[in-house]
Amino acid sequence: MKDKLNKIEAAALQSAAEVVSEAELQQVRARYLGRKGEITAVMKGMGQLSAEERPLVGALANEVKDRLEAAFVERQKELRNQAMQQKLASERLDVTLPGRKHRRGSKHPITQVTEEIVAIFAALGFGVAEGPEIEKDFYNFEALNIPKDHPARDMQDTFYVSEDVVLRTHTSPVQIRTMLQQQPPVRVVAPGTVYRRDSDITHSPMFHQIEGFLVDRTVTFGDLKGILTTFVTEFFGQNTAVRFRPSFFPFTEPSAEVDIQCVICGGSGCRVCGQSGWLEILGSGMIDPEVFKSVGYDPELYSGFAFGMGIERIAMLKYGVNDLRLFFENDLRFLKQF
Ligand code: 2NL
Repeated sequence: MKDKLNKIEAAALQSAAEVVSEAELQQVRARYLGRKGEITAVMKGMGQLSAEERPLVGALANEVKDRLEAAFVERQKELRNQAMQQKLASERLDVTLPGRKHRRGSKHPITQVTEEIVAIFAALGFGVAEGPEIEKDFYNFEALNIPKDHPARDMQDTFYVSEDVVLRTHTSPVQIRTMLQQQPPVRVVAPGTVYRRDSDITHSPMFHQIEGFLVDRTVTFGDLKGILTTFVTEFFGQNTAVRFRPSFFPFTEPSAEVDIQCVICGGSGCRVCGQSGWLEILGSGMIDPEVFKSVGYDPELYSGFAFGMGIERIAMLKYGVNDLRLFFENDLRFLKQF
């Protein structure tokens, strides 16, 4: 019996030394000290021993049990400590390492140009207005004196949402909404995204525009020329030559397109300006009395001018970009240059 107890103790200590986790240790503990464990079995078998032997073996069994109990507690501490060390090592963080660099983003060139144009007009006293990109036919066409049979209303140019709802084809509807809400004097620019059913090397179905208008008593074509010349020279440089060329828009009369001296060849003629030496950069005119009638302004009392320009085109000229699509591809190698 004594021999057996000693063997059990040695085997238990050996097993405890070999386990690598607390869970395994619990199993070993149950195997030797549990209710169905080996020590317990020995104690249960003591009934067969002689009266002299029984207390001796009983005492030894208790000693072995106590020693094993203590050894398991000790081993458990060891394993717990080991596990903690491992966890600490795996979660170790070197706070002295240099941080990871965040690459700083930048505004899209279209946004930059839009903000620059807005800032020039803001300095001239213009406010900024925005409006919905999905518009009623009335605001996009009807109020602008664009009759039902006008080519600009053709299905080819306009994305129709329904019979009388469209994706706005210009930001003019924002100005119509402004006039319906505010009485003159009023001067506002309306930058924004616009949509046309057009897609080739020089046209994108989604692009950006900025329009503006000014209405007051006794506004003249001279005011239009003064404001737009100031804008052009602020934006393209003080020495930029400007010319006003007669044109036609359904919503202005008279109308004029504004050209600048070609920024590529300086006016001597090249591919970009089609050998003319001039680049068209915006459309403008005196607001048609029909438009005033649509918004409830008295054309006998008020006059005003309006203008509109495509932002991509301006950005291409300013930065010498020769392909419109670069603005929409979001290739960082392109965007990083601005
Ligand atoms: C162009 C020409 C233009 C306007 C836009 C306008 C707006 C109202 C009333 C009258 Cl509410 N006119 N806008 C006027 C003339 C020209 O844009 O070539 N845009 C890219």
